Amino acid sequence: MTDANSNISASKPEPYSLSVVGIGRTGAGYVDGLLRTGEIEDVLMDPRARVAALVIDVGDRDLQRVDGYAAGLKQRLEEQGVAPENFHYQSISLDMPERDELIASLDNMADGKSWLPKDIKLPEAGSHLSRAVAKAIYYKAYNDEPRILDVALTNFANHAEQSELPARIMVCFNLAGGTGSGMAIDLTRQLSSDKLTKKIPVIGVGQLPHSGDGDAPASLFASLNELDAMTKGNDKQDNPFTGGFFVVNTEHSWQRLTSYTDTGLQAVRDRFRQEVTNKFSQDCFMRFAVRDSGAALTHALRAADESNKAGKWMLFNLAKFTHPGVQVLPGEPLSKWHKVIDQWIDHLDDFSGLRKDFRSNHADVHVHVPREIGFDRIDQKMEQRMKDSFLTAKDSSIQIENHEFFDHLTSYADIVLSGLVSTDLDRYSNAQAAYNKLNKGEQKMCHSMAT
Ligand SMILES: Nc1nc2c(ncn2[C@@H]2O[C@H](COP(=O)(O)OP(=O)(O)OP(=O)(O)O)[C@@H](O)[C@H]2O)c(=O)[nH]1
Ligand SMILES: [Mg+2]
Repeated sequence: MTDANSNISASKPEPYSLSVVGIGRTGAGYVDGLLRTGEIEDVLMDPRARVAALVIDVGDRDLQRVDGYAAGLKQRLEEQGVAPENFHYQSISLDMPERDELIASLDNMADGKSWLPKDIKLPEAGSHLSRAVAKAIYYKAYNDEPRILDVALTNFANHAEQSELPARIMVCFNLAGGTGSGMAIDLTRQLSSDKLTKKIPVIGVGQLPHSGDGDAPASLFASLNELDAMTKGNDKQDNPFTGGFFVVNTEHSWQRLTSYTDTGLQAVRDRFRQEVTNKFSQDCFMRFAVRDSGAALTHALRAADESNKAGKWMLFNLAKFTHPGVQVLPGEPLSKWHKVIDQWIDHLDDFSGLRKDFRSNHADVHVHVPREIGFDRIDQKMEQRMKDSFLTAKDSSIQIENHEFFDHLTSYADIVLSGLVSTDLDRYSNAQAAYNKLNKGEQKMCHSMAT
């Protein structure tokens, strides 16, 4: 197996200044995840670093956690003598506009051709939006005085570009929601084409819904298709995700948490599990993104570039094998821990989010287990499972790295596979079926691009 990083691994690479935009509840969760990594604090200790974080939602309910954490981080940075202006944080909670004002703003922008029906009923801020409404709210806040999103994106890009360390930008959102996926496409296009003047890669991060979210919604079909069409473009005007696109699969983590736990009230239990699954996935993704000064991410991006045609996506599959207090308990024999971990490695097939016929020619795997469990046996089984179920029989490669996990009851793997398109996702056809059941007007509301 060759290591694309071998030429730089002799000397420690310079860290990346990673900046991030999060849209909607899920997007905000990724920004929170990045700010929680100790690494981003270490990066900011270097006076050449600049980190920008921007969160956007309609209503402020889902921004409170990340706002609180950003305030705490700012205080810690100050205590450590980091110049406060090196970390730029902005949180934008948009109001739900009046319908007629929203339509007038769109008419103004699109020569009298607002894409929303004149009699549309707008939901309250904080509830689910259709993608078409989210896009409209985005443009109103971008175009109308005081041009709040225009200014915010300019400030974000300027700050990221001041970094004297190599820089990266991520735009994070949920593929199935309305606000995040409805705004992300236009925002990323404006960021890449109009705001950034330097060549900083912009990486898309789209989280898939899992089975606890219910049936795949019609809007997922629309957002996957739009992103698919967009990421096939060659220049940054067509494809603003200049650094690549990750799809994050949370199904394995959801299944691991929900199997073998059934006490308490179903609704309360499910809400709690949703939060735990989402937060764990987002935190793991961001730990991966900053690991080894960004080298783990660099490796995955290079592998995807080398082994695939342009425009294909990467899957970030978070596969959880043990969860604190579920199925196996502290003090139980090591053999039982191994049996449970083996069982959940075997489930990779069932919960990968991919169709069974998908094959990639490269996998990066980061195995995280407590020291007591040991790596050899897990690595062997992982390699076999990856070869059997996800890699091409010929000319494929796999890199497995081991990391000791600090929590003695948790083990998991981050798996990155490259070469993916929307139709390789197992939820695609269900989302399509949901879309096909809608009438033309309802279908239009699922879109954020002209169809
Ligand atoms: N499309 C859709 N998704 C829903 C609905 N209710 C719950 N969801 C789920 O909610 C999640 C959406 O992710 P969020 O990050 O909360 O979405 P968002 O970007 O904040 O956008 P909104 O849906 O407008 O709040 C997905 O897992 C969806 O499956 C709904 O009525 N429609
Ligand atoms: Mg939301």
